[in-house]
Amino acid sequence: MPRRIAGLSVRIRALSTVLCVLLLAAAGFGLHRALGPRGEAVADHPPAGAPAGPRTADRIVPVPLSVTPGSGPGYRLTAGTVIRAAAGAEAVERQAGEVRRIAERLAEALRRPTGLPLPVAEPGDGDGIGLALDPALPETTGPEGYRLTADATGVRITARSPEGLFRGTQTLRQLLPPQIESTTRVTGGPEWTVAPVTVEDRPRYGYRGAMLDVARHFFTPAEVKGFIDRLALYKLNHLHLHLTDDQGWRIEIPARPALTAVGAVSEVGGTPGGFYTAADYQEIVRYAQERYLTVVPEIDLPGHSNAALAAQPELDCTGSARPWPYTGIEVGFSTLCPTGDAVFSFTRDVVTELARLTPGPYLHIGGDEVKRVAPAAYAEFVRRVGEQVRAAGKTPVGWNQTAPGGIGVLQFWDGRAGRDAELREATERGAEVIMSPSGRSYLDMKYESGYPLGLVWAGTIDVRSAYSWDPDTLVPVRAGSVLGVEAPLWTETLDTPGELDRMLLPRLPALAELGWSPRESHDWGRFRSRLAEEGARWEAAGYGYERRPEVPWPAR
Ligand code: IFG
Repeated sequence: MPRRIAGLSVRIRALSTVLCVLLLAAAGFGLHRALGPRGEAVADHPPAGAPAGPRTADRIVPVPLSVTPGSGPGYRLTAGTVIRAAAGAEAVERQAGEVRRIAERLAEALRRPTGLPLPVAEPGDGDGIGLALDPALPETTGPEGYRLTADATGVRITARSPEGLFRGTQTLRQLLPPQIESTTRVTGGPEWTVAPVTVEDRPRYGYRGAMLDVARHFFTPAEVKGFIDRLALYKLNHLHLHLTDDQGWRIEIPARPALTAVGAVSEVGGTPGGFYTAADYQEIVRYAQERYLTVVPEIDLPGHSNAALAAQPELDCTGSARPWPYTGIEVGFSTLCPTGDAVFSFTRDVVTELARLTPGPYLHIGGDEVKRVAPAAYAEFVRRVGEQVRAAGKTPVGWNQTAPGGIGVLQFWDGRAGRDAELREATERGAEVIMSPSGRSYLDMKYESGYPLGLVWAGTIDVRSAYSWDPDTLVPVRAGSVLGVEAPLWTETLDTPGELDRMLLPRLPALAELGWSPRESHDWGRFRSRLAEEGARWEAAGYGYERRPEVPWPAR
């Protein structure tokens, strides 16, 4: 190497030695100025854990569209704080009732930990928390957007719809100390103070969901409500219930009593299964609706149907049924007979009942992993079931394999075998996509190999991987065809709410932020620092979570 270059390399080595010493000194003196690889000062991420003082709105998850810090003292909840619900003069009566119920639910959530009276009063001025519909807000606010201002006199949340007010109340909870999530009174607790701020916020995508597989392992309505609580914290707005599979049929269909009498008895591993009566399912729907989540029920057809075949053996014309109950976790072996009057009479009974019980617009017909049916027969089966769903007044949704059957809302999961070409063509024909890429959003994937729970067929997914992708561009599709994101939680290996929690938290907030926050705000370094503050909130709420090393949790 010519001397000059060598001399240069000596100088670089000396400089880097000096820098290393500086870095060590900085670290030693506890200086938090983050230094980049070449020693330059980079935008430092606040040290792990919550900075001192009330949480500022730029720290919450999902991060809002716009945050303008205020000046002066924030607002402190006291015994004199009143919560006022105003629907606005021109609001219809129904909305006034909704706004009041949102105020009541907020009051309940805040009374529990603070012990403050927090009465809900009629509209009026004065100290406190005000919720009000405001049709004068810009159209761009949309149905879920809201405006939140806080100053010394109180907190005001306005929105164009009750749903937007509800999303705003979730932000308010996140601006209060972590102990606000406690389900019991916090004595000697912190000051319940909200920092002064103006937040203007609205979601990037209209569809932000999570799926719970209640077929592999059954979860009671109470356990599903707990799942809904976690989704609502992060402004998700769809709950997809995977109700049927090879191991269990979980929804009562009165016209087909064998589906639950026979098909619900068991689950993976052979432990007792269970099912939802119509009343159970409607209670889940009600609970979800109160939190502005739309329930999307899935009846997986024609595959993943061994439980249906056990109950309706006349539909097993391909001889695909396995001995019942089936308690294993293989996939792709079962299919309903894809042709003939009997199967479409069956699907009509199921679709009709599910549509009757479901106020939301979507019925998911599955369509994944059908290995024993010729492509043309499969496409025709999907097309006919799709027609039955439309005839029942609903919009059919299917896993991306259903594209050839003319399904208009495709849930993308399977990037293998060149599926994305088929998907792009479908979107160019007008189909829309819910992004659930298995390698990024399948929360039943292990965090890392060797992790005790979950599967690895789609790879491992740590928090950074769950966060570091863009739903608009991961798979080439028509611009604007992506409705949003959904995080499926399959339960072959999960059979308790505690195990669900460990897979959900902390990856669910990562996917929730992808669905809600502006693309420009996407930054793993900043997100992980904000996410670290959620740990104390989950502990206060009694939620389990995985303290993953890729998140800088504050010392306990
Ligand atoms: N793929 C199957 C699921 C489940 C999953 C587990 C889809 C659409 C693997 N189908 O994902 O039933 O077994 O990770």
